[in-house]
Amino acid sequence: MGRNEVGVVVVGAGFAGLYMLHRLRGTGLSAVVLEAGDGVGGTWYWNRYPGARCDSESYYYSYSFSEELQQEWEWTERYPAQEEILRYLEHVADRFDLRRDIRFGTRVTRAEFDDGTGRWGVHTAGGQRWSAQFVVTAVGCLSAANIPQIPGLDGFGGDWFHTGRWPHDGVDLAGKRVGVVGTGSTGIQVIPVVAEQAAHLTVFQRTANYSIPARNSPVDQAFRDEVKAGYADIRAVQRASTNGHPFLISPTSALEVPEDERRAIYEAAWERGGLRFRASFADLLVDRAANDTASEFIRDKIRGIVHDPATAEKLVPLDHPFATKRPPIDTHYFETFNRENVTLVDVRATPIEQITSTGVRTTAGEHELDVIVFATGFDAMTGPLLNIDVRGTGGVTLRERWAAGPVTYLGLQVAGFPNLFTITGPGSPSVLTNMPTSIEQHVDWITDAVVHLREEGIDRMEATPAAEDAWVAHVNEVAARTLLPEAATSWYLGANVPGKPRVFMPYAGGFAAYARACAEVVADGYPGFELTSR
Ligand code: NA7
Repeated sequence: MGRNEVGVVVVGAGFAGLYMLHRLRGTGLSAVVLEAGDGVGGTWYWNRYPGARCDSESYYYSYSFSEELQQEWEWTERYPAQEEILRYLEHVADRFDLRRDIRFGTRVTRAEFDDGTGRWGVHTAGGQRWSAQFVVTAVGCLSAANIPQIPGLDGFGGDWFHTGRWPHDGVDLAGKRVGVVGTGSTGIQVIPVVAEQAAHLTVFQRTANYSIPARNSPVDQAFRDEVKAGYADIRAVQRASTNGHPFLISPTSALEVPEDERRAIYEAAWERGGLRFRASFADLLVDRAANDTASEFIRDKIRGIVHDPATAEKLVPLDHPFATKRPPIDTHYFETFNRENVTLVDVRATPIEQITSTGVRTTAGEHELDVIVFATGFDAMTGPLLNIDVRGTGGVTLRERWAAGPVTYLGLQVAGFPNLFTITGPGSPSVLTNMPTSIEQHVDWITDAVVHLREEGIDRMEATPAAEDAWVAHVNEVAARTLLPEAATSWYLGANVPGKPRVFMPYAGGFAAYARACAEVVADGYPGFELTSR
């Protein structure tokens, strides 16, 4: 093969791309990873905002594929901070000698399938062209920054930043008047830290959010030893679970237990902290009355923490049930609104009209600011893929295929795009799970598929339109059995990005059920895929 001709182009060198490259070694296929950033890490390379931290616990927000790796790495905190995850991924890149096949500073702009040769042409912003039999996207689900189109931003006299594109040398906020727009998981992490640094912080909230205390703390050697001795069981529970976490959802209905007992269960979960709160009862995401008990518990907590009753009422979420948007976890988020230097602005009641040269003007007046932080999230799941001009058979673009919302088979392939695999694509459960668990499953599945094709002398694999239709119908049907589509402002639905089709994108049937469905496809000889040789 010539220069720039490979078996596989992998796009992205985060958790997914690194493991994909590792697995491709030994398959006989040559591979290159094209990465826009100047280093590995993906999400954890870009999201360097103050307070950036994972909401999964460190001991399981990690790869399971190498026993040596999981035994040798020492996590220092219950929830890993951005720097620590980045260090871990850099370690993985070095330990498995991955860097030699990664091209950094290389942004993929276009990928087109050539019907004649049966190969993909992959083009980069720097004018390179790669030719590959397979393309695997490892571009992340939350990597295309959503920066609101607010009139006047260009004329703002201060500095502004999106949290997902934070400057690598940091931003000095000391003595500054700072505005944070957005109160999702990111806003809820950044707000308490900025409040401590800034002279004054103004929080612009559109949708009030439920949040559970994280209860972060250092981890000691005894905990690390216990985890390392128990990894086989921990990983087994993760793979058998709904969300890829090493705990199972309680089998008990919230409505089955007496009120005092239910309250005690919520109190214990609140004290323990973290995403496990969501697993307190079996039916929190499927039964509105059950969910109400959790939603009401958290609303009471907010009212108890926030001193000023008017501010507390603005912070109490009323417009969606708990956990129908991705629930954040926090370190002193609600407490932050008791500080003298913090103001909460409800931009649903008084919308932002304009950014002026000196600040943000809402319908209720102007807030003077030196710095604006947009914690406004991402064009989730589809954005990173559609930012690449992907063209399949007959020159049809992915943008055309997905004009009414994304369609996939198993979240892994799109009909009309042969030999293109999408790690954590829409229609997969990834964003509802602990990401590395889903990523490992997707990468293993894709690796098995390409090995199968090689062994069988097949050179083209493509989802059939019928299999895609059936999977999309199944994804919709599963979502409709839950309360998840009820959150009208959720990024799961694409509702955070103006003009984006409203389609519930993730597979909500749980990680274990999804992995089983994928394994059955393999065991049955890849039904739903057309496998052809030239
Ligand atoms: P999210 O969860 O999408 O949160 C973004 C926040 O920004 C949310 O509160 C939005 O309000 C708000 N937002 C977005 N656009 C605007 C405009 N134009 N005006 C005012 N407020 C706005 O993103 P995150 O980065 O916090 O978290 C993403 C995921 O990362 C998270 O779910 C975890 O999986 C990890 P809205 O709720 O849309 O009314």
